[in-house]
Amino acid sequence: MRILLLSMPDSFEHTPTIAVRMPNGALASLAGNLDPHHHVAIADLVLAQSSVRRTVEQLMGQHRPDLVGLSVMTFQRATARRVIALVRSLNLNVRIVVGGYDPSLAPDAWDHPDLGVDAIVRGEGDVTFRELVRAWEEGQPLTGIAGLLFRDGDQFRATPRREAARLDRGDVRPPSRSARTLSGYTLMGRPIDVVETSRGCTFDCSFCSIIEMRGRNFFRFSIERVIDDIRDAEARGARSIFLVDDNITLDVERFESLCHAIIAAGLNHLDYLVQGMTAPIATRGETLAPLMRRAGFRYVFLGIENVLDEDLVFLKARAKNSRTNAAGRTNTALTAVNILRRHGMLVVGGLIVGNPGDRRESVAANLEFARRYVDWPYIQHPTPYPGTPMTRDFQQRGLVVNERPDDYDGTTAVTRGEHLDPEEVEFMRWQAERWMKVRHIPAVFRHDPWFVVRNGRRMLAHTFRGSTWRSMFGLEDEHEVFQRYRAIRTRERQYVDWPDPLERLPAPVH
Ligand code: B12
Ligand code: SF4
Repeated sequence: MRILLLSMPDSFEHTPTIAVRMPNGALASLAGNLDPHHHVAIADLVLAQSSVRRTVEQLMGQHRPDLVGLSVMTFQRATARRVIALVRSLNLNVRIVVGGYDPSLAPDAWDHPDLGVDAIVRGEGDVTFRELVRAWEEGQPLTGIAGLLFRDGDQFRATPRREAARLDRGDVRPPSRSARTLSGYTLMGRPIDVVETSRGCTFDCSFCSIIEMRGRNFFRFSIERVIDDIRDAEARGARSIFLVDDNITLDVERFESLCHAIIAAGLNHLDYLVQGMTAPIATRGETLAPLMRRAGFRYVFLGIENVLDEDLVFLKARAKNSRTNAAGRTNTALTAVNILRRHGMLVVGGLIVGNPGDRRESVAANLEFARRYVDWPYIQHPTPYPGTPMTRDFQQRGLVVNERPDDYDGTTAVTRGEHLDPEEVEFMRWQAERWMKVRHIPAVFRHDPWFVVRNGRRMLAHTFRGSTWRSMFGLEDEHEVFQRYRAIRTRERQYVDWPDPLERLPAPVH
């Protein structure tokens, strides 16, 4: 079968495509787990953000796929629907499969007959997709394939859920990066690739989609496989590697072994990025952090979530962000940040502001923390992604004020609190964050001077979009700039010059 796999072009405010264009790890994993006789092409449309329609048309002509698979997050839903309609206009008989977080957790947004989706893969797709393609090729029924919803006439039928893959038992084969057809992956000028070392998490933070997606579990690939995978990425040109594990810091001893293995394999000349919890880093950081630095870790995304205890309780993120000592229970964010920075690493600070009980002072306290202690702010608003406990809570309390999934990009405030309007919180975040981003430029310059020389001006223009000379000199109210910025952001989201087939129907979010 001829298969084309697409990830969506929509990008996130804190990872602008001038500086960050990462491959979607899911697609290479799917490609690597299909039977080898298929012709598979992968296209990450973030690499063609300004020419999505033309790129899809070219890919359809060049690869003549029998099946197109799309990987979709919730805020990319409308884009994906347009892409599907465009694909169908080019080939009426092509089979369409959708997977990833949004189709898995909000399948009812994908089953409308006018959309023309043939199958929805729920949860991990590596084995399910292989079995689906096999069954279609051999004309077999789909009813025996776990983890699937498929079209049967006018109806969609669901099969039982699939258990999480046992990575330790070799359920998932290595990814196939050779299937990628577009180029230009970058992290501030250095070619980047993604590598998985484990999947899953045993915590249950209320805002996170992971538990509904796959249950509470944690499975690890062998260290040898991870090293081979990093070598493969390096051989294909990567100079930075993002370890995309859901929560690598669940097993700190293994993380330390991985650092040793990277050093022993001579792969520590690459830059590594990883995301982790603050508590294990605060507790084990004195040995872990120097080791991470020797292994080449440069950026650590810390899921700080909030520096105030009552907000951590609301987010159910207290256990991973605090520890108990003689002084009682203390937030571990600052200790973790200090340890990482002392050992020469940069902290990307993940914070969530605008929780239901937040007042101006609590939002300001978190913004002040970010200003003082993080190198790159990754501040978001609580977003009711499908299926999360937080979403149910917000709905029950009537706090969701925006039901448009395209706005669920993390930096648009779509829920209200008891004391603050969403727009007010969004304004506070936006106003504070731009200057934090400017402060990061010298660190980037020291590491990648040519990137800054070539792109610095565009980066600044992106960060400050909406500003004018008048606003720069304080002659214009910041709220006016903010409104212009929001209008620009709304226009930017129109990535595909093709109508959404379901535009006039109410969009189910959950
Ligand atoms: C790495 C990561 C990123 C990277 C993305 C790198 C990249 N290009 O892939 C970065 C840091 C840039 C990022 C940013 C964002 N992310 Co993110 N990210 C993750 C993370 C940690 C791991 C995803 C991953 O690569 N997993 C490994 C692969 C192999 O697994 P997978 O993606 O799940 O794919 C499997 C299945 O889903 C399925 N599948 C996926 N696609 C398809 C397609 C087909 C056809 C089929 C059959 C199957 C299938 O099969 C795959 C293999 O088993 C997850 C989860 C988490 N714990 O936080 C969040 C997560 C996916 N991100 C999320 C979000 C919201 C975002 C942001 C909007 C904001 C944010 N919270 O950071 C931005 C927007 C990204 C953008 N496009 O610009 C949400 C999605 C929620 C939702 N319902 O949409 C998640 C779940 C986190 C959460 N908050 O709960 N993210
Ligand atoms: S610790 Fe991280 S991956 Fe685990 S549930 Fe919380 S946010 Fe999700």
